[in-house]
Amino acid sequence: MAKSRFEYVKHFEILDECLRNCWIVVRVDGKNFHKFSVAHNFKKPNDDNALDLMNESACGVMRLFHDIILAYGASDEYSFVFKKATKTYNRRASKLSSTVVSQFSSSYTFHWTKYFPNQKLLYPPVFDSRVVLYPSDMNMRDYLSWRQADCHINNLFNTCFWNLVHDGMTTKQAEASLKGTNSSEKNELLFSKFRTNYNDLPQVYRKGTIILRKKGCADYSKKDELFQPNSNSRFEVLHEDIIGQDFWTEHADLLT
Ligand code: DGT
Ligand code: MG
Ligand code: MG
Repeated sequence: MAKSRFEYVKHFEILDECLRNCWIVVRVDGKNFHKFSVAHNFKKPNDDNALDLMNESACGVMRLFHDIILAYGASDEYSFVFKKATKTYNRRASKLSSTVVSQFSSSYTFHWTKYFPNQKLLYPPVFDSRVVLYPSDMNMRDYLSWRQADCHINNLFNTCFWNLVHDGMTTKQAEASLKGTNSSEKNELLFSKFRTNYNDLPQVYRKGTIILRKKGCADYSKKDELFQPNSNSRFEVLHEDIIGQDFWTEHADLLT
């Protein structure tokens, strides 16, 4: 077929193929979810329905991309780990990143009423996304450890903060009284003032959520995707420690 004289513009496109032999991680994060969570009356510090909606949206992404071996999420963010050798979209970063975040955002909106039947969606939620490459297994594990450590630090702070506010402090006072405190002081505050043992709080708040493909379950066929778009039965949803060795020993197949 004859080419038009405009064809040359194709060559302006930047090739953004991810380096081979690297783990590809795509992380999505809610844009301005501080405002979104207030506008939509999320429970503080953790809203179970909001977390479940995030998890449902992440399963949607994992159904779309069979090469995602693990997803990890907390608060308004989710990270998706593609297997090292993936050939999805010829490893093009922009295609991977944009399709993951597009699927995630539209799922979040699509499933909204299932998790918030009494709360109207007031405006379209927006998520950003980025691609990060990790050349070694340890780098990839450390990335996930970093996200889980962040989940713990934020959750401990938020649990103290909202307990103080619900107890009568203004948000400014609560912030001032927590300034400079370390984790054992925060644990002590929760125990002495609110009779709460931090370690007894639900794991999902303290550890976040890990989604894996169930062992022995074949990948979804095209037919499954068409007729069971909402079935999450092939995924294992965990709220456990991902920092220590135990998780990686139990799921040794993830790194092979
Ligand atoms: P960004 O990401 O720079 O556009 O700004 P934000 O506001 O999304 O900030 P980020 O991502 O650092 O923090 C997540 C916010 O989402 C944080 O303000 C708390 C809110 N959020 C997430 N999950 C929940 C929840 O379950 N309950 C409540 N009350 N807030 C939540
Ligand atoms: Mg955010
Ligand atoms: Mg965030």
